[in-house]
Amino acid sequence: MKHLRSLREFIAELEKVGDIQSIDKQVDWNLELGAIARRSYELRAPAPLFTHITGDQDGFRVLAAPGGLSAIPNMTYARIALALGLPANAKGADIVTSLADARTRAPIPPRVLPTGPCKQNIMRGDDIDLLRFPTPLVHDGDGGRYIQTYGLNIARTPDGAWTNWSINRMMLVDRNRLACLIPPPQHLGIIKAQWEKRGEPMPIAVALGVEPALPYVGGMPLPEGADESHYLGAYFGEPLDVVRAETVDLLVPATAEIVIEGHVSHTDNYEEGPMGEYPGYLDRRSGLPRPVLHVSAVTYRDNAILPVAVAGAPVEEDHTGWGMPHAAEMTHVLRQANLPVAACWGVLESANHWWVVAVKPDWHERTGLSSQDLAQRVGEAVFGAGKLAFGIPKLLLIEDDIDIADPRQVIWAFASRAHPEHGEVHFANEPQNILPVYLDSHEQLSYHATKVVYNCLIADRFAAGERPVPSDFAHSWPTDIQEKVLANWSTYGYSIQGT
Ligand SMILES: Cc1cc2nc3c(=O)[nH]c(=O)nc-3n(C[C@H](O)[C@H](O)[C@H](O)COP(=O)(O)O)c2cc1C
Ligand SMILES: [Mn+2]
Repeated sequence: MKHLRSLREFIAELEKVGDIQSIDKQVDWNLELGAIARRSYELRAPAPLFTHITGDQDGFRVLAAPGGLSAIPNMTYARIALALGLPANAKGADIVTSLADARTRAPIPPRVLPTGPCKQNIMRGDDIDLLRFPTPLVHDGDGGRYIQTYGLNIARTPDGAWTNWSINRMMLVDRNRLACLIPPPQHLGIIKAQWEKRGEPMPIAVALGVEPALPYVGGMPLPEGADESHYLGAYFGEPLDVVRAETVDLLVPATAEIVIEGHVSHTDNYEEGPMGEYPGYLDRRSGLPRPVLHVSAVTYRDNAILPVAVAGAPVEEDHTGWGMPHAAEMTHVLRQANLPVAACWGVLESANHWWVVAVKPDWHERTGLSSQDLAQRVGEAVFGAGKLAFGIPKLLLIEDDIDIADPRQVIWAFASRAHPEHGEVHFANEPQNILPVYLDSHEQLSYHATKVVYNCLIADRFAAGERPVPSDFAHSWPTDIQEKVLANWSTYGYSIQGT
């Protein structure tokens, strides 16, 4: 596994596989940059690296779509795979399994260095000016310019027992203030409540442009009390390099492009949002007064690179950087519950609404359960898993005779196997984030909603040997014929290849 230790090392790897596009023409931070990035996601074009942005005096740059998908054949997940130290042609299931496997390895705490590249430039006091960074106004209708879309918010409980690293968006207010989305059920919200109880603002460091695996760790729903940086150590088998922040008692990644330090107030609010978000919409109801972060220092590398995730319709970083680690945690939770899980997957094209739990087709013989009972147990295990469940509204329980990472196969299996009358198991009043647009205002205010498992299992409905066989290439021809056809594919005259 290749541990890339900075955003710049990651960019160099993307260059090697041709999955980055340097854009040297001057681009306006006001909507143009966001529109280019958005179109690049939709075409699965290389990630845009903007080198000339309007108003910039300092040689700052923006890397957008750092975790988007790629149109390069066999390299759909190149950005995610390389970020996580895997080969550029890794499959979706390999990525999820790699993250899930690290959950049972011993955590490794970070290594504290005396200094690092993130300290090359330091702004303090009256010198602080966040407006110098080329922060884009991404979508028409966003409440403001979002500087934090792909960085880590680092905060510690007042007793020092737990440090949490997570991604929550933050919007510029002015030169030294940010407005923060901190949902109370998220770990940052839990830690903020502890500081509020003490009557002290919450110290925080926001690390932007970090080594490429960290955002995936920040998007992973590890249990309360777990330090995501220790999990990163377990994942690579070696520690994350950190340095001390200047004005808050926190450790920050040594190679971060930009680190914003300060305190989150419990009394000052500023209208934050709306912003085009991961369900694929800009929902005007989501613009509300939210807590203000007062900045006490900013440190940054020379020619700093701000990473930008343009949230919205799939597939963007919420679906990859949050979706894949959530699928990994789901796999871990079901393995721990001794349920017959083969793999889990968040259907990227569903914008984090459909989550697949795949089981081996022999699950019925092995467990003796009915599909309804297994659906019930899987729902209880996933929806009862606290933090993980917050972003998981709908599960599809499917036998893995299909490729669960292929949305066409998932649609087919769901449509053809779930019974219209008794194919759904509902779970009422479960913890739920507030962003799906189908939620009503009561569900949003209470952070609770009904969830569902779609039972797409068929093994218990057919006697052994009677199971309907998928009439597809993989199942309806003998192996020797399949191999012959694959070997001769080009000689038949075809130029199109499979993935
Ligand atoms: C690119 C990206 C952006 C995200 N933005 C937000 C956000 O603005 N608000 C939020 O609550 N969660 C957001 N998330 C999801 C959280 O990071 C995720 O739920 C994570 O588990 C939260 O950390 P925690 O488990 O330590 O609370 C984002 C994830 C990613 C990958
Ligand atoms: Mn956490």
